[in-house]
Amino acid sequence: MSTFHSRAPTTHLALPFFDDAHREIGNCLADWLPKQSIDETDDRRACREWVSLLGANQWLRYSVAKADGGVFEKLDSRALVILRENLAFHSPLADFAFAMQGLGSGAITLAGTKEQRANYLPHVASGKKIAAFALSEPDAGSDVAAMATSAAENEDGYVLNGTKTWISNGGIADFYCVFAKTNPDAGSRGISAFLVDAKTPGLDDSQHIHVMSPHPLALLKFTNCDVPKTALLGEVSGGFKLAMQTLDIFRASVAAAALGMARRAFAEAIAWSTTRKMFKQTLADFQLTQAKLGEMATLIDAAALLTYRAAWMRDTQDARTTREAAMAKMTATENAQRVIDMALQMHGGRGVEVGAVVEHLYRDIRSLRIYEGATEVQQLIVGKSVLADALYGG
Ligand code: COS
Repeated sequence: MSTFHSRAPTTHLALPFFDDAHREIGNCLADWLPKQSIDETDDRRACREWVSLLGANQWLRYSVAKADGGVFEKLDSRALVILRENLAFHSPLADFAFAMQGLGSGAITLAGTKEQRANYLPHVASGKKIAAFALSEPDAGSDVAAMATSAAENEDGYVLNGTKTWISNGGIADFYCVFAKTNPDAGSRGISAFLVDAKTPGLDDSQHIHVMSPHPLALLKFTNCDVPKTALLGEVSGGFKLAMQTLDIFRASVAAAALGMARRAFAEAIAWSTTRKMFKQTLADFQLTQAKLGEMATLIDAAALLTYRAAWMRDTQDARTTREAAMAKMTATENAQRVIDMALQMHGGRGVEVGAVVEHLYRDIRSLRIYEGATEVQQLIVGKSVLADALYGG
């Protein structure tokens, strides 16, 4: 996408969800980003370049905790939200590059041994190692417990067999956080997590998957792939919960990415409607346009408030925030799709021209309603949670 040389909006940083540290991150980033530009014609090369650039400029330090080379004592959801919102406003691929470092290494931050943390996290924070999260399978997307990839224990470690698909950063990652069944009969309670270096014999990550908004994505094949006992991440059979806890952190940040894209589409709509001449006035002079802009602004604010609440709760309350993260992810991604669609409609024929910012955003936003838990999964999570409160007390 063409880089945007205007500053992303920052007035929302005055909201009480944020501390001064967050305001500083938001303002610095909003100043820094418009000066950056990477040729994104080749998504794999561009993604590597964004990781290096974000690492060299200290931004990736927010994807790990302080003890591992980060900035905050623990992963700070509000920092992640501010970063992703700004990055997505500027370039959805830059946001992708940032986000995958955190998602791919989040389970190490949550459950890694001292050695695992030392071997991976400082390199994730500097951009020297690219991370990836390998959970989905051809027959196990929303239904994680249905995964078929196996990890059979032997004297030396584990042998992995199976296929993972739609793996972001697949093919450019230095290591994968892989979820596999150590007990095939135990459903979600039989899944364990493993750290697998990309060059491990028996792992083939060469099959790219091409999608409507290009970003590095691949299929992973494990064929008698031996990993040592030290590759086990967290407890045996603790993989499902570890995956869900990692998603709890990053789902609110997906909401923020959607928010950034919606804010960008809105900025494009304002710029276009106030300059486009039609019937001897500007597009913005029409009440129809004003009503649309009003609707877009409200959809954006509704998404923002749910997103910031989820991040603030995770940072400040000592409780699970699965429901709030699900509400934020569902609302922000669905609202962003509507806002972007309205912005594109306002642009008329220009909006569908390849290369138009709104055309790009229209494709970029679509997968966010699917990955890291589709809208339907978020509805299910929220529904189960409110029923549990109603039946057993909140
Ligand atoms: N944190 C901690 N524990 C969690 C948890 C969370 N966020 N979510 C679930 N658990 C625990 C449950 O408490 C339960 O524990 P017990 O076995 O001790 O009772 C266990 O995990 C199983 O939970 P549940 O019964 O809710 O699991 P389901 O198989 O019904 O699946 C959904 C739940 C559908 C919500 C889950 O599979 C999911 O989120 N799917 C989408 C996955 C996804 O995002 N894929 C994209 C991959 S990344 S691009």
